[in-house]
Amino acid sequence: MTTLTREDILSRLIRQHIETQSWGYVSTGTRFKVYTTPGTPRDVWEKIDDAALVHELTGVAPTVALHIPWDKVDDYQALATYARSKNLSIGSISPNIFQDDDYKFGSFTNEDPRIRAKAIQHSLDCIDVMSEVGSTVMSMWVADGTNYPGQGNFRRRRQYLSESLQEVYAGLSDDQSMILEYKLFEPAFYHTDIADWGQSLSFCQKLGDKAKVLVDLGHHALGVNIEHIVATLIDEGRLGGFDLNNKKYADDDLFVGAINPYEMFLIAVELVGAEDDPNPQVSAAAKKVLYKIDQCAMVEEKIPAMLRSVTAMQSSFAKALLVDREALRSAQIDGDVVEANEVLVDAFETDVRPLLAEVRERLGVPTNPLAAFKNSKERSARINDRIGIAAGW
Ligand code: RM4
Ligand code: MN
Repeated sequence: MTTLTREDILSRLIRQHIETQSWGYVSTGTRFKVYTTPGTPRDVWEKIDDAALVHELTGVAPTVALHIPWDKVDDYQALATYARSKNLSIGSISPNIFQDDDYKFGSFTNEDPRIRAKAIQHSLDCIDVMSEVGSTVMSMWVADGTNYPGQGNFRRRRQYLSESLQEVYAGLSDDQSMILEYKLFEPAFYHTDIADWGQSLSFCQKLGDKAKVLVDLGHHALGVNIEHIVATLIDEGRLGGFDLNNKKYADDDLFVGAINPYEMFLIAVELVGAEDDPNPQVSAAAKKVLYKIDQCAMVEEKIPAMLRSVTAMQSSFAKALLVDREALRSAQIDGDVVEANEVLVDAFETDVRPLLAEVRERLGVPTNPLAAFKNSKERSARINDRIGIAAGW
């Protein structure tokens, strides 16, 4: 029923690469309360331990994303060496340009040139960190925005933002790139300076080829067709990566597939289609897309939540690889609407657990990573040993 052989599908799933994020292992919460969970890491070294464990249990999560200064250390090479000793590499780096009091009225868009310069300098410092740890991707989220009409001048802020991004971009080496996130709202509620994919894309196009759009699945209005955005960005050669999570209402940061696994599947259908595109440029670009998790475990245990996201990504891609592309294309050409949809639903409804069990056997990891973790000494050791203040955002 598929145009790919079982062996092709298995090897594609074995090569899958999902990046987990350091802040997904720590205590996070809402505006009202941050609860801690037994076993939560107390520092960045323990976050690395947890990311390494997720890779050990799944075989497909070999990198971890960091946020600076949340993950600030004195010696970044030592951090990278520590990660490597655990079979893990440092992935994308995000500069925090939203935490300091200085950023109350914006970072790159601030009216005060000193504050804009500070945000630019911090981002350039993060490029140095990238070079030290061997990271090639800067994941940039600009939290700037306003709460009230009249609070800021849209076009002036856009100009500041454009100039600031240009300065940061200029600091990237040839093998480094920037992925630029957008977010509909929060922390600002009236407008955000990069609110949607079109705004991000226009900045990227001005910056140059090394700038691409980052799609965070939680950063759209309800009902927005994300797979269509993904297809459009692929077509423009500007899809850089994903922040993976799931939402019911807004930027809920729930684990992948928790609310709407069909949406993730439809996104994966676009990505697999692009990987197999006859145009080598399209397929090469699709293979470079970064799949980064960006979730926050508020009351749930962090490692199990991360395992759920990783395995949900495997499941979505397994199903997308099963889509009978030839049947889909003929149904589309014939105008057979029901059949075209049926081809997708048929793949989506396939039980891919046996296929994923085989992938895991070949990777030499547990067939059920979640169960393996729950019953492991790793879990009890974390609960017993990590006494003291848990790391937070
Ligand atoms: C933001 C955005 C960024 C993430 C921070 C922690 O809402 O999604 O990607 O790094 O949260
Ligand atoms: Mn994000």
